[in-house]
Amino acid sequence: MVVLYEHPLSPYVHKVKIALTEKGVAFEPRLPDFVGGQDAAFAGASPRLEVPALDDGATTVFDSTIILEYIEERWPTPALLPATPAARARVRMLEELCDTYYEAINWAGFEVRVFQRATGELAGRLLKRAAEQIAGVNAYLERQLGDAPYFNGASFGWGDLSVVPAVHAAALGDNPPPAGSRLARWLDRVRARPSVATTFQAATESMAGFEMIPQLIASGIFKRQYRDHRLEWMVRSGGLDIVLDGLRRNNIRFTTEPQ
Ligand SMILES: N[C@@H](CCC(=O)N[C@@H](CS)C(=O)NCC(=O)O)C(=O)O
Repeated sequence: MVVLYEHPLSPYVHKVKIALTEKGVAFEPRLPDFVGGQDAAFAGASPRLEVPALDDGATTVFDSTIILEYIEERWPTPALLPATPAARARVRMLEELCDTYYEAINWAGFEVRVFQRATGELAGRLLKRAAEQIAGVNAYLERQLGDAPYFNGASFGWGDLSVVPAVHAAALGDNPPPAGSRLARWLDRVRARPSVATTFQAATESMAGFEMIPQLIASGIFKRQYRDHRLEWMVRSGGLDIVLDGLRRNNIRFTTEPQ
C-alpha cells in the first residue's frame, strides 16, 4: 500500500490526502519521527525532512506539488486538473499563491497563538498584520472564484484542494471569509466533501495534548523550521525579534542540508 509520511496539521499534507481520497487510492498515513530525527526511511524519502512524502513501492516523492503531479499521472481518474492549458495554469497559480504566501500567514498565526512565540503587545501587532493580510488574500481569491462553484470550474479539483487548507486554517484562527461571501459559501460546500471533512477531522483530533508543545519548544527539544516564505513573513511583518530569540535559544532551525 502507498505510505504517506505526514503530519495531520500540515496544509501541504492536506492537499495530498484530499487528492488520494478523491481518487480512491488507499494509503497508510505515517507520522515520522520529527523530534528525534532518527527515522531513516523518512529521511530517505524526504531529504529535507519535510512532510508530505509519498512512498509508492519503488518510487518515493517529496514536495506536495510534485506529489500531486505524480498522483495525477499515476492514477489519472478522476482527473483533478481541469481540461485546458489555461485553466490548468490558473489552478497551479492558485496553488503557488496558497503554498508560498497564504500558508506563511497561517503558520505565523500558529507560532504566535498556539506556540506562544510572542505575547502581549507584539502578539497583538503580529496577529493584526496577519488578519489584514488574510482579508486581502481572501478578497483576491473571491475575485478568482468569480461566479463559479469551484476554483476548478464546474466541479471540484486541483484548485479547490490547493486553496481549502489555507482558507480553512485562517477561518479556524478567527479570520473566516466574510459571512455570505462567495468564498464563504464555497468553503462550506468544499468542507462538506468527505475527502476534505476526514482530512480536517484528523487535523482537529491531532491537536489533543498540544498544550505540551510550547514547553517542548521552550526547552529546545522541538525545533520549528523557519525557512523561505515563513521566515520572510516574520521579518516582513514585524517578528524579527522572534527569529533572533529562536536562534539564541536554539529552538528554531532552517532547512536541513541533505546528506
Ligand atoms: N514545499 C513543501 C513544504 C512542506 C513543508 O513545509 N512541510 C512542513 C510541515 S507543514 C514540514 O515538514 N516541516 C518540517 C518541520 O517542521 O520540521 C511541500 O509543498 O511539500
